[in-house]
Amino acid sequence: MRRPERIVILTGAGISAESGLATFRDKGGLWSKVDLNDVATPQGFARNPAMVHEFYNARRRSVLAAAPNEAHLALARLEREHDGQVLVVTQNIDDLHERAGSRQILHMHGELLKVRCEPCGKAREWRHDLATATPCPDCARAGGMRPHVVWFGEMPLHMDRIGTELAACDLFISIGTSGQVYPAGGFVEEARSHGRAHTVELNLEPSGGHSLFAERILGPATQVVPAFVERLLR
Ligand code: BV8
Repeated sequence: MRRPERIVILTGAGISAESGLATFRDKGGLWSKVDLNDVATPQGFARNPAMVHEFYNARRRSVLAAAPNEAHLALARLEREHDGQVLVVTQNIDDLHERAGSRQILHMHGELLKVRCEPCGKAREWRHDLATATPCPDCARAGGMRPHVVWFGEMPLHMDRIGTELAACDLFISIGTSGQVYPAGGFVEEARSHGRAHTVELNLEPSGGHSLFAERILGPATQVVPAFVERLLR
């Protein structure tokens, strides 16, 4: 592989698994414990906001108690040491990439440590539990605060910028994602369609789209990601 200039890295729940954060579709994953329609859709939130707040409050506490792992740290090293652009596009709503030192990050599914007031639209950092009764610090109205995350049926964030970067990249790396959720699951094809990107999947097991990748490296992220970064930087 010739030296890449522009690297786009898509990450999913698998990169945070070894930090102790649950994935969605693995055995014992989040979607085996609760129905995503109840907790990760606007309709579910409208039906039972208290249940949705509890689901995200529990995950927010886990994120605050977790630490970045060697895979997050390796991506931050790649951004520091690579002579070219490195952009992390993450489906994850945790802040482990930030805490590992990555700077160029797009959270396409939002961020768990931010909340948004529906009535006034203001989003802000938030590290506490959230409840229906929580008043908005800006407009003082209660009942309209929600986690600043993208639910199913809602438009992911930063899609224009992501499309531009996929078209321009010459290396697309997918780490720790099952490729089951769209539009993220289609990014490998989008990167390939521009004819220049080498595509690599680093995952514990083959994802739904594994046959679309030019290269596949199987193993736990804390092992395969640092080794791949070492290879890129050598
Ligand atoms: C959209 C945020 C369009 C909240 C998430 C009907 C109506 C509208 C849309 C649809 C529809 N039907 C289908 C769709 C599309 C839908 C979709 O894809 N559904 C799926 C279920 C089929 N997508 C959407 O709705 C998206 N929006 O399409 O909008 C639109 C157009 C116009 C106008 C309006 C809208 C929005 C999707 C975003 C939903 N929000 N999360 C939250 O986190 O609670 S999705 C959720 O799944 C997370 O973001 C998660 O990141 C994402 C993907 O999961 P993964 O990260 O891949 O995790 P998973 O557990 O699946 O896999 C883990 C992988 O890691 C495994 O492969 C495993 O092997 C590996 N692994 C495990 N351990 C390790 C490891 N790898 C390495 N090392 C390890 N140690």
